[in-house]
Amino acid sequence: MKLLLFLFLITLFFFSCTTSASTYQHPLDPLNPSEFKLVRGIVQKTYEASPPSLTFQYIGLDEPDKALVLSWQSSNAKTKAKTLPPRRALVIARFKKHSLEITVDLSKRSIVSTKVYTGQGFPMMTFDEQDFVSALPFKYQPFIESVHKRGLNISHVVCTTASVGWYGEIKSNRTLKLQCFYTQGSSNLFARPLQGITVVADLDERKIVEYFDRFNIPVPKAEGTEYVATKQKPPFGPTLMGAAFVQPNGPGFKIDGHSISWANWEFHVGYDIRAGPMISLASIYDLQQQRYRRVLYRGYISEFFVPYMDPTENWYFKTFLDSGEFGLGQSIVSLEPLADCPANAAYLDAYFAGEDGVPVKIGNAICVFEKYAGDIMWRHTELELHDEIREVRPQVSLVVRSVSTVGNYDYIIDWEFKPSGSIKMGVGLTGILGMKGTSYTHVDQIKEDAFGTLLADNTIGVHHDHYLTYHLDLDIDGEANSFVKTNLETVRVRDQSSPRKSYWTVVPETAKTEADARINLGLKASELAIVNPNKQTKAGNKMGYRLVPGTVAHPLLLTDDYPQIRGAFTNYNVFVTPYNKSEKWAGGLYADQSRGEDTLAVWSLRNRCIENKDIVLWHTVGIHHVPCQEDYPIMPTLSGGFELRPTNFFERNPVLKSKRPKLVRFPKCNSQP
Ligand SMILES: *[C@@H]1O[C@H](CO)[C@@H](O)[C@H](O)[C@H]1NC(C)=O
Ligand SMILES: *[C@@H]1O[C@H](CO)[C@@H](O)[C@H](O)[C@H]1NC(C)=O
Ligand SMILES: *[C@@H]1O[C@H](CO)[C@@H](O)[C@H](O)[C@H]1NC(C)=O
Ligand SMILES: [Cu+2]
Repeated sequence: MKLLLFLFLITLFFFSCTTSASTYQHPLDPLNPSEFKLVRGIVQKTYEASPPSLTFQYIGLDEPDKALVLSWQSSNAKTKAKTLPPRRALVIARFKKHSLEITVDLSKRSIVSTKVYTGQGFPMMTFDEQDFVSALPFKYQPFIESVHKRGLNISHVVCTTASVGWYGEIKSNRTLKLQCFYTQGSSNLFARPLQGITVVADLDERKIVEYFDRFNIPVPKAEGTEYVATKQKPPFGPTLMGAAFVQPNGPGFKIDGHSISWANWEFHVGYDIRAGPMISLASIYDLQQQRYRRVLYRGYISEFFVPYMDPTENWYFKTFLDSGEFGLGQSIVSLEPLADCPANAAYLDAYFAGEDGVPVKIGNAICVFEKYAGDIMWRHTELELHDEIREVRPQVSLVVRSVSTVGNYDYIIDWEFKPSGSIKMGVGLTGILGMKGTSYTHVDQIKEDAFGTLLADNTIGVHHDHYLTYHLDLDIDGEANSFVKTNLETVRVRDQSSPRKSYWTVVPETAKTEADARINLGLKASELAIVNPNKQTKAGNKMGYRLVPGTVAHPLLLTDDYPQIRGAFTNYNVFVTPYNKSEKWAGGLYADQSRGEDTLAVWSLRNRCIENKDIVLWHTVGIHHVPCQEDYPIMPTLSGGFELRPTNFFERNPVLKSKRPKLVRFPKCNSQP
């Protein structure tokens, strides 16, 4: 009976992986569940290994060469013929304490290449291995004693994982550190650390290799830490009225697989276990030229550096690379309809492979919605004419949203497309601060550096930064682009021609090599644009897109400090590199315990030519975070981001002739027009 069932399952598996493996429509579609199963089968057959000896740390699309994708796209547009480029997957596996890079051809059903990685650093950590080692302390006697010593009930203790970073070690095993918290009386575990305890676990050995319990600081009390609605006590408030954006004629966007079209935009939304959402082939329809024009070949968050500023034993190592170590895509959480996204949102699911290669589904991973927030796209009231003119166009945009919850923090990631041609990248930080236990209960007691803000009794919110580095492969009307810095410079009026003594003017400078394009923003007035030097408007301006920065920060760590060597890709707010398919991850492909040898900062030192070439813009959104009491016990969203805005890309305002959307008048609204 058991054997029969087994055979049945084998048949089912075999069947499922031989039928629907090619159910993708677009060369950049993320791998689907049947493709994951196929990859797993092929790799496991070769390594004849039962799961614990080979673990899948990463499975993702090995994206086809850009030239192939572009020729697919142009042939597709003209002839509707769909000859998709070969479909390949990249597997990064741990096998006998080595990292393997295995490329699998899905149509040939075979391994194309296998490389043993011998450099420094390790692949992304899987959820499975983190879950496994998080449970280890509960069978580990010294830990059990530490919990008892603190008078706590071990049934209410949970442990979470922290990457260990790199601090100059010559040799290192693949380890992580566990941090434990108390959950009795409050859902807010991160507000109640068991300070002083550090458990070091070896991820390949799956065992505890070091243990410290250095001091005994009280666990912050539960009172005032709760954020779950049903557990709150009155008074409640403030009270907010219900609200909705009503679309009586339905949504204005179309989703076909992973391709989205809306208003004058069309683009593709992919997904990767490491990057999260990936926006590709974004093009905008030009009313004058009567065609779609290319803007963004591929955009995604390449790395996310979060260093904490507490150098003491229990905290110094907290210098996270949230993408390369924990996976922003793996950390995506299901969105809650009507709360995370509005009523008019549509949802996409996402799939990644667990460490056994079996696909895991994230339902409602990405939402897509039209946003009308009562803002104005453009307007003018003309008072000078006999009959007053008033022209107003409300601002409606299209948002692609996901939320990645990496431990305590929640990151809201928005890609917002505007009919005016702008793409706005939004980052919202919310969730729970990284907090440490302390003996202090009042600021007056603090005589030495506390490395953070005292938020409540025995609770310090530790200083830290958030740096999100975006990979933006802009292709402005074609691949050959240049990076132009337009400096705004003061000119002194030297003759008597004007009563003025000064004015400013622009001095454009085209970056020749990578060194010319390493920029710290805010130091001088300039506009930064990616232009197509081969395309001009009728008036002769170079067609381009400009970076409108929002939230930028300059790292304050010393450049020779270990975390900053690994995070050197944040040393500048802007980098431009020539396109290179293998330069994808700003913090390195093997970011965990990396030594900064494979970062954007290192690639850029080659100082390659970037003029009139296929180039990639890298921009880092940065926030120095000094926690404050309002961030406790849970943090109201802090928003940042930036915009890519057309600049001489169109002949004139591209939404000049856009008609006003029919906005619904609410029954009780009696304002006079
Ligand atoms: C610890 O907590 C568990 C679960 O709530 C409970 O069953 C147990 O009685 C507690 N132990 C002690 C010693 O209080
Ligand atoms: C790495 O692990 C091996 C085997 O568990 C151990 O013998 C060795 O000391 C470890 N090395 C370091 C640097 O911790
Ligand atoms: C592409 O990038 C990789 C990694 O930085 C590098 O080894 C390779 O030489 C680059 N290729 C070219 C053509 O620059
Ligand atoms: Cu923060």
